[in-house]
Amino acid sequence: MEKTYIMLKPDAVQRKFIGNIISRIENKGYNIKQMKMFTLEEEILKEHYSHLVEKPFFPELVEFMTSGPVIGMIIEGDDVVIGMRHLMGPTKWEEANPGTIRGDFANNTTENLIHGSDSVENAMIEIKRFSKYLN
Ligand code: IDP
Ligand code: MG
Repeated sequence: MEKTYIMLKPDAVQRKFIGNIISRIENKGYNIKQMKMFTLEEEILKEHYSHLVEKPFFPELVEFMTSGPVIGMIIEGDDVVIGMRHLMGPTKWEEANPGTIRGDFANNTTENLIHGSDSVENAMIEIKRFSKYLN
């Protein structure tokens, strides 16, 4: 069955939304295969967000993503990659509809609570990338 890599970002932990977000994932019927709390370092973020390293907001993104623990998860289900992206809502917080995680809770585009792989191919890469933290 399809798998995706999900990460609850430091704001989700700090603002006490992890139970709410995990409930949404469970209510959708997806299976949580692995889950662990850990703290990220700049090195892995440069890899994970390599498409954003040149952006002016990258230093702010690293500061945010290393500001506290995250919760990494492997989630399994039918078409779970696209399904989780729908549960999350779009990247830009002003475009995220109510009923989505970002639409309900995000305060800006950087602090948007949750990461989810954007393709099946990237899901496999990300699960591998974060396996040392998840095990
Ligand atoms: P995604 O998380 O929806 O896949 P990406 O474009 O991969 O979006 O960006 C990764 C993360 O970088 C976003 O979730 C958000 O935290 C941050 N980010 C992306 N674009 C912006 C922006 O324009 N301003 C500030 N932060 C951004
Ligand atoms: Mg992305």
